[in-house]
Order: sequence, then structure tokens, then C-alpha cells
Amino acid sequence: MDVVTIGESMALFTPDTTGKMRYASTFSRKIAGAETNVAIGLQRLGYQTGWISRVGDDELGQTLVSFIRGEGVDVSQVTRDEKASTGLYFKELRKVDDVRVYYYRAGSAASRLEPAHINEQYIANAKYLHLTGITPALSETCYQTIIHAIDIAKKHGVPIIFDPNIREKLWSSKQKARDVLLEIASEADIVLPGVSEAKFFFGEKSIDEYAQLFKANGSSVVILKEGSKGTHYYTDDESGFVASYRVEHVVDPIGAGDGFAAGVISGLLEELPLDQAIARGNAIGAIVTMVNGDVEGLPDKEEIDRFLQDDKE
Ligand code: KDG
Repeated sequence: MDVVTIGESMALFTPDTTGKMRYASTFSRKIAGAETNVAIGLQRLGYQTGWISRVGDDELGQTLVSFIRGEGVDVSQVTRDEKASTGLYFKELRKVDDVRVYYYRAGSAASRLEPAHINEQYIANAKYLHLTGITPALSETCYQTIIHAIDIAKKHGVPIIFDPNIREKLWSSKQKARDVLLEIASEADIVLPGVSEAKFFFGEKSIDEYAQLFKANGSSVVILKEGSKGTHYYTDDESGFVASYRVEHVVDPIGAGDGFAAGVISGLLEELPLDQAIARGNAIGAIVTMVNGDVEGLPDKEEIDRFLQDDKE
């Protein structure tokens, strides 16, 4: 297994019309979830991923598992919960720069994930453990599950990649979010925060200061995303900036960060220089924004190589 990830996937409903969702009467059903977006992104690039989760014993749970399995992700660690439903998620595209999300996931099957659902060897055999800040926000048992997974990864020397993915709607308070997410970041080897997330943690500072604060918190590689501008990176030996790709027409920005993570992780798996791994992440992030849906735009290897080649010419 190249990468193992842990988190909730949901049935995603998007109105077939733009504008206020209250007027929509027909919806398209897709699938979403930051962790499986990353796993599917990596599968399309040729890597083997595994997803640890829980779904309801219901039709939408079946749909999720079939879809994600169909993309090649190993779903052997996904359990069914007879007492809780699969979570739902609505994405309202009011305007290109006004996308709103609504969750119907409190008490969902995935929120009932607990440490006993983790198979130690499954994580021990991975090359990387990918975590986001969404899972620990779902419930106390989800938080405990993430801490348990971190302990396993540490015990077996599996590097941890952490994307804070702050979802304020899921937290009881900003302070709780800050405390928990910085605790997890302190255990991660590589962190992938956005600049606005860094501001959420540390207040108004310069990019360099944010990077030093994440390093002082315990991460050896800090990859700071500055949206459509580009990405800053800091390791113990080097630092730099990789510009983003211009997107003429953004259709749906959600999922871009997960595409970015998949691109960077694929580069790490190939042992590419960090700036090249980030350039791939930036490119995938850009491509994902051109297509409606979280995973529909994720490119395969040929598509991403062509995109990067065309950009050079
Ligand atoms: O990064 C995209 C995710 O936000 C989306 O897929 C839904 O996982 C999701 C979440 O919890 O917001």
C-alpha cells in the first residue's frame, strides 16, 4: 500500500441549477470526502491507496463503497454500521466565487469510527499515512481513532502527511479546533496548510513566520498554499515558491486542495525534488477547479503529464 487514509465520505448532492439552493428541485448525486478525494487522485496517478472508514448499512453507503472500490482504492477496512446512516453533503454553487456547503452528517456511521476499527498492520505496511483535520472534528471517538493511528504510524516509522482542512462548521469552538489541529500537526512530518489556515492558527503573520511556527510545532516539511498565487515550501535544507497555473474559468473550486495533496504525495512517492512535486500538486489543483464535482476532474497520469508538458511549450 502506498498511502493509507482515514475519514468520512458522503453522498454529495449538487443542484442541477446555479443560484440559491432553495429553488432547486433536481440534484445530481456524486460522492465526496477529502480523504477519498486524495485516495482517488492517487489511484488515477497509478498508486495503491487504502481507505479506513465506516458507512451506513444503507443504499448510499453501498454506492460510496462501490464507487470508491471502482476507482481502485482498497476498501477492505471500511465497516458497515447498522445503527447509523451514511452522511450527506450538499454543495450549493450560487456563483463561481460563492460556493456554500451544508452537512447532514452529525451522528453518521463514519462519526462512530473508533480506535478498535483500526488494523495496526494495515497502517504499518503503508509508505505514508494521510490525515486531515476533518476526521478528528467528527466526534470524540474519531479524534481518538486519529490519535491511535498516529501512534501506530510513529511506532512503525510511517511518515504522516497532515492537511488541516479546517471546517469550522464541524467544531464546537475555534479554540478547540486550534488546539486539536495543532496537536495533530505537531505529530506530522509534512503539513499542507493554506495561508488562511495558518492565520487561523497563529494570527496575522508573514509567510516565513507561519512556516517557522509550523516547524517549531514539530513538522520538518511545511507546504503553505496561497490559493491561485502558488505554494511556498520549507524544509530543513531549502525553501522556495512554486507559482500556480492560471485557470480561465473556474467551475467548482471544492476539491482543489485534495487534488493538490494527491499531486504532492505522488511526487514524494516518486522521490521527485519538492518543487516538482508541488508543481504537480498545483497543476492538479487547477485542473480539478475546471470540472463540477470533487473527484470528476482528477487527472490520470497521461493527462497531468500532457498538461505540464503543454505548459512548458
Ligand atoms: O475538500 C473537499 C471536501 O471538503 C469535501 O469533499 C467534503 O470531506 C468533505 C468535508 O468534510 O468538507
